[in-house]
Amino acid sequence: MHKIVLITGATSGFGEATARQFAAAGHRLIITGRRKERLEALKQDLKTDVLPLVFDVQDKDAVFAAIASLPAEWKDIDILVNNAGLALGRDHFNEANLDDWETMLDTNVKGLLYVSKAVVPLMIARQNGHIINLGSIAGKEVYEKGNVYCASKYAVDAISKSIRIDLLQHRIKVTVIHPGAADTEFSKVRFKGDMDQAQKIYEGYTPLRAEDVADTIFYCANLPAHVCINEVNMTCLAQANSFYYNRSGNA
Ligand code: NDP
Ligand code: 8X3
Repeated sequence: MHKIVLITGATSGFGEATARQFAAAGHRLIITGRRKERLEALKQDLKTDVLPLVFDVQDKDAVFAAIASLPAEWKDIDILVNNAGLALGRDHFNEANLDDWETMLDTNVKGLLYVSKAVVPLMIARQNGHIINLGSIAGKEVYEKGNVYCASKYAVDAISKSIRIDLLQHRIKVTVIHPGAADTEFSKVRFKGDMDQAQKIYEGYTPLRAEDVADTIFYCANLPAHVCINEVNMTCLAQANSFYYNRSGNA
């Protein structure tokens, strides 16, 4: 049966790959992000019913207005993929930029909360739904210079566990996916366009691709109604955890 899937941060990386994966299976998609032109281009590319919604997840009023504005035929959201997020900077605590911290917390934590709070009533009304959150290996183990990005992803982990409990009686599944290093626009954003620094992150090994994460999201979303994968920790072959990488070139 075809479902309605709302994906935040569909203009790039995991979100875009997830949109392509669900579209290929014929599902109906609400794709969101701030870059309107990318959403329009993606809509043109996808051979399914697509509704682009442009909003910044940090803007509480814009989030609630966007969900409230959904036409009746788009309100029955079956799956919410809370993917929009970012890291900004990689600095020791004492040197890090306060504005970067605010943006990470406002996007990765508060943005995810706003979108979930706006969508959950629609799921409760139907006693059906699946929320899939993008955490990170950074939300399982802190690493040097990861401070507030790690904290934001620890929060995603805690929020996922907590929502799963609170929505238990409403038959809503909650899954959190914790990927390790993946080659998307993530590092370009983190290092503010410094491509030398961004590319160094992936030197000497094959990182996860956006499609690997999209495949995992798709798998979790397509299990029998009584099955919920609560949490997935996934890395490329060359990464053991937040600290240990095999950069020898053989993985
Ligand atoms: P990308 O930079 O490729 O994509 C990030 C997406 O988030 C974009 O579509 C962007 O859209 C959207 N986004 C960012 N800020 C906002 C905002 N304020 N409002 C709305 N949308 C926003 O990164 P990834 O695909 O790699 O990252 C996706 C998620 O996965 C993030 O939560 C990230 O923390 C997490 N993650 C990434 C890993 C990696 O190594 N790549 C590993 C583990 C987790 P736009 O700019 O158009 O608004
Ligand atoms: C992104 C992965 O290791 O850069 O969440 O924090 S890492």
